[in-house]
Amino acid sequence: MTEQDAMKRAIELGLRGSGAVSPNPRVGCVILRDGQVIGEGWHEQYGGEHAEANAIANAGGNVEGATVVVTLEPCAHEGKQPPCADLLIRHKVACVVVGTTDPNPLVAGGGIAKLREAGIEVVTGILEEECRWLCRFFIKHITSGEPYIIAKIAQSFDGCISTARGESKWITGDDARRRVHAMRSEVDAVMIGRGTALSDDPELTTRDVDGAHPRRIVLDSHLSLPLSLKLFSDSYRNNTFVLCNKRAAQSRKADSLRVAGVNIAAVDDNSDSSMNINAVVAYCGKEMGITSMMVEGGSQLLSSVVQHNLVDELHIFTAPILIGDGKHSFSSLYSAALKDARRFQTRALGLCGNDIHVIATRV
Ligand code: AOF
Ligand code: ZN
Repeated sequence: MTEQDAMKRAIELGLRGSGAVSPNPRVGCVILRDGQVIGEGWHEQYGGEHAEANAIANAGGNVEGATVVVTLEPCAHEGKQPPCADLLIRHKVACVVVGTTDPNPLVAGGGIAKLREAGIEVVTGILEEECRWLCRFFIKHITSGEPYIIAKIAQSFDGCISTARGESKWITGDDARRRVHAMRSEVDAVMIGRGTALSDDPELTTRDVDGAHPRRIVLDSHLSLPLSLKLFSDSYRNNTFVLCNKRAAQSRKADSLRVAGVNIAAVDDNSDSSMNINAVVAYCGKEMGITSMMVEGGSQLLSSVVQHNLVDELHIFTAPILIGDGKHSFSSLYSAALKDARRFQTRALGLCGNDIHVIATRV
């Protein structure tokens, strides 16, 4: 197996940590001797062994003279786990192939430097872009303090998310919904606006797949949503976070929600007492430690995150159905001229049952 093929495999392994390692990165590792795989591992659980340690254990502990292919630069600091660079030096490996450097200020090139000082050959830049993609949530959060934001839209061929009367269940099919549930299991949180909470009464769980439930965040500046919503009354309600303005957070309604087990947090609002989306995102990243978040609607919230240039990744599921004069996916977004319209880079295109799934990223 070539080093590049081993890195591809390491990326596949790293993906298995999805939904379990945050706020740490997803990391995969393959150990080669004479081009043969002798060990594989990945970071499986936050606080648990790093990918390198798991791969060494999987190889039976004897990796002297071997080549270690790892998606992220081995760490050089003492965290919940001892430094992987030291581990590799102790095991006298011959070469370490690194996908991408670790932007964690505690590491940031220090792991590679340590290995080289110990006389170990270090090769960098193999499938770097793919390795950065694997740990994109971690990179965004550790470098900016803000979560990586995915905007998800389920729409008709003609760009509507509901009929004019607000009917939206269901535009896309079962496969797309399962895909969305799988995406939910990979992010730390999902977020919706007040209007969507009221009209859809969603559960925002991963019930159709086998995966972790993300934290559920609802923006409701005045706390006017009814306590009867599933988000406030189902068995996961202690996983629901309502972000509101400071006054609402001290109201009797806030107390009732807290008594019901729902979490309430006050966030600075705009002068018209509407939610300040920049403050919301900063709160999620810095106070809640959220590294990745999927914004699921409605059109006002989606328009707002795009307007403020907060979207890192866009997932659009388009169903072959024509609604006509309905509610537009980004109805509150306005471009005075085409040059002001937000452009994205298409990254992937796939079929999800009868629907089209497009993934685009920030340009
Ligand atoms: C690696 N391999 O598999 C991972 C790394 O608290 P700790 O000890 O778990 O350290 C977490 C930090 O280590 C994390 O912020 C990132 O910089 C690095 N993650 N490094 O060599 C791994 N998961
Ligand atoms: Zn490590």
